[in-house]
Amino acid sequence: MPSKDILVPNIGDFKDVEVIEVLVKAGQKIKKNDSLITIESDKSSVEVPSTSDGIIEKINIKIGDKVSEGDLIVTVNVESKMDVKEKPLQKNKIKEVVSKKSDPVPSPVAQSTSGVKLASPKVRKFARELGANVTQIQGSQRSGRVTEDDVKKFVKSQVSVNQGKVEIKKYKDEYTHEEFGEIEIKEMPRVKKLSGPQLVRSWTEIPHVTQHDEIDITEMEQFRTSLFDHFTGEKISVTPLAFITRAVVNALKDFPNFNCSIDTNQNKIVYKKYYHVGFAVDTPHGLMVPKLRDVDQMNIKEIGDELRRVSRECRDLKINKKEFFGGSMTISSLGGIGGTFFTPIINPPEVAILGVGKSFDRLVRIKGQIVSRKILPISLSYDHRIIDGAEGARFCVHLNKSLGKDFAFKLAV
Ligand code: CAO
Repeated sequence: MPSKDILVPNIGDFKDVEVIEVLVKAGQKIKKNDSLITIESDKSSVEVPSTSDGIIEKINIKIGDKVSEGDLIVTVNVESKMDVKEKPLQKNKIKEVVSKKSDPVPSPVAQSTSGVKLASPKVRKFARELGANVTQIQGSQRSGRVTEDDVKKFVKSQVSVNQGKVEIKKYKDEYTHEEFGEIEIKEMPRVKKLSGPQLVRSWTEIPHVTQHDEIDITEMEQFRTSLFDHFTGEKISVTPLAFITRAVVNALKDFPNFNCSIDTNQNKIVYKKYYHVGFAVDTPHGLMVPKLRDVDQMNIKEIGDELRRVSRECRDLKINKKEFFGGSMTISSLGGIGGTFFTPIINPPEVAILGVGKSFDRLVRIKGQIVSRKILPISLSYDHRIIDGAEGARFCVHLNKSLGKDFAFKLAV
């Protein structure tokens, strides 16, 4: 196979600049435009790309070396088929860059011709962390310099939504996982494959706001743990989630914006007159979000029984697919596991979701006395296109009234 030397091209002001990274190894297969080295002056740093496909035969530069235009970076073995077609073209391109030597700052056109990208070390690190290759990003600044904003825009542009179908562009990682140790590769579970695009769609299309709040549920907990069946005398076992579900329905009645969906095709809002509450169920197969139908017509015990029945059906994979659709709003309760606040992701076409953390004891002073109270952390995420911040806060206050200190128990048992 013929060998080809790849040299440092004309990179404007850069002369005698330090090599801070060597991004390739001998024997590595590379493609044209793959970054070879990073050089850094006191003003900025630049990744120098390869002008050819091939296999690295020899690396002639090491970290700390000072380089200028024309210095040899690597020698590559060029595959013969590609060589015939591309060699004259690459020669022209290198010449073109060299001919601009007198131009102190290369124009954006010259930038894209040479493939060299200007970006600060901070921006390059930022791009790497997001899995983006800085050489592929169009810089918005003078000389095509890439900013952090350019990186963000580029990463956003890699996710496109076409008629509700989310397409995620694949990134080429700079290093493979096995380069760092032993790994194991498994199939993505079916439920995760199905829910992934829905989550990406929600996160990229819906402007989320999350409001965190705390509810004093001391009275509610005393009531919940004292419930018993009048006929049998047996203790009624219901989790806080049954009360929270009922409180959410009460709030939905007073805040219909939380019980709606956006019809983007007709630019209209669909208000639902039913109260079907979705709840996230953690199963060995992945997360599922079935609906409890007509919760407004159930008492607390019935809600508790339904929560148990439906989550069992999910875990046994006996749930009907239709039960995952047609919801008002979702509750994601991690209270049985632990943790306080988090950012729940809205389950479209719904416009809100309530996250529930684990309740905890807090000592507070009431009328001069130090007493222990049970506090429930909640996190309400809503679609800001439909729900304003004030309405979000009022919704939380409403939940507080249903479940908090004023708990009279208006929620029928
Ligand atoms: N604070 C304190 N304790 C709580 C609580 C809270 N907020 N919520 C539940 N608990 C307690 C329950 O009372 C129960 O205690 P006992 O065994 O003493 O009665 C225990 O925690 C376990 O409850 P549970 O989790 O089995 O039942 P649940 O009704 O609270 O929740 C379900 C049902 C299906 C929501 C739950 O099993 C589950 O799957 N949770 C995970 C949801 C999830 O993954 N959400 C994340 C989605 S985003 O990735």
